[in-house]
Order: sequence, then C-alpha cells, then structure tokens
Amino acid sequence: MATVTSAAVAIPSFTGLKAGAVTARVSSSTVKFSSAAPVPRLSVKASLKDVGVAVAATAASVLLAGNALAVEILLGSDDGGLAFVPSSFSVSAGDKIVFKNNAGFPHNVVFDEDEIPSGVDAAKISMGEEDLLNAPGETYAVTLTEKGSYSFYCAPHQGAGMVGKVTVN
Ligand SMILES: [Cu+2]
Repeated sequence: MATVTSAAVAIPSFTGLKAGAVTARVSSSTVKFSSAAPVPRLSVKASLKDVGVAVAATAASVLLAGNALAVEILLGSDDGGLAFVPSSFSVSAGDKIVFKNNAGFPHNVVFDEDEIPSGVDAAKISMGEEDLLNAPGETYAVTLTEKGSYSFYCAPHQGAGMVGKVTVN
C-alpha cells in the first residue's frame, strides 16, 4: 500500500459492558484507508492478500491486530429508521462485528438465546437488556467464533422490528 494516504480512524469503545461479557473492544484501533474519502459505512470481508486491493478500491476492509477483520453494522438507518444496517449479513468466524450508533438511539444488541448455535451462551455475546448505547458513534463489538446462524435484536426497538441476523461461516 505504498500509495496510501493514511487517515487514522479511532473507533470508540463501548465501556458499559457488563462483567463477564466476551466482547472485544476496538479502542484506539488505527485503520488506514487509501484516500481522503469518508470512511465507508459497511465493512466487507476480504482475505488478507486481498486487503490491499480492497482498500485501494475504498471498499471498507478494516484490518485489525491479529489480521482479523471487522464488520461495521449501523444502529439506525440514515433516515432515522429503527433498523440494523444491514440487518442480515455474513462474517467469518473470528471476525469482529462492530455495532455503531448511527440514528434513532438509544439502541442495544441482544442475541436471542433460542436462535444461536447450541452451546453458545447468549449472555456472553449480548449487551444487557438494560444497557444502552446513548451517544452518537458509540459502539458495541463482539466476536463470534462458533459457526452458524445468530439472531439478535435491539431491546428498546424489537417491537418496531429492529432485528437482525448474522451467519458465521
Ligand atoms: Cu434500537
């Protein structure tokens, strides 16, 4: 990435996690993008060797320490809709999923204990029902290591249809 014009992007960490949650913070991760273009909103998967190409194309690959990738999901659509954006997506096992407050907050992220792979503890990958992301740009990050399908929702807005699904491959 010799031609890269770097821009440091600090991803804020969510500090209100309940004790024992198996989540990873993204504090102070420094990410380089190839141009002065705005940080793309949705990260996409790419193998390590493809990252240079993806970044050059300003596709939003975010390379983190340990070579894991991060996928960013917005909480609330740009028009204020109560939704995860995107609401359905796939990641590789071990990728970091970063949920980021965008609009219509407060939001949170709770995995449905009945709709995750057996053996996975929903409490360890979820925010508490009462924990909320209140500020713009606030994030909650989780890394899923068991393959399978996971459903999740935003507790305050579940009734409004703020639900999502991630497939871990
Ligand atoms: Cu919500």
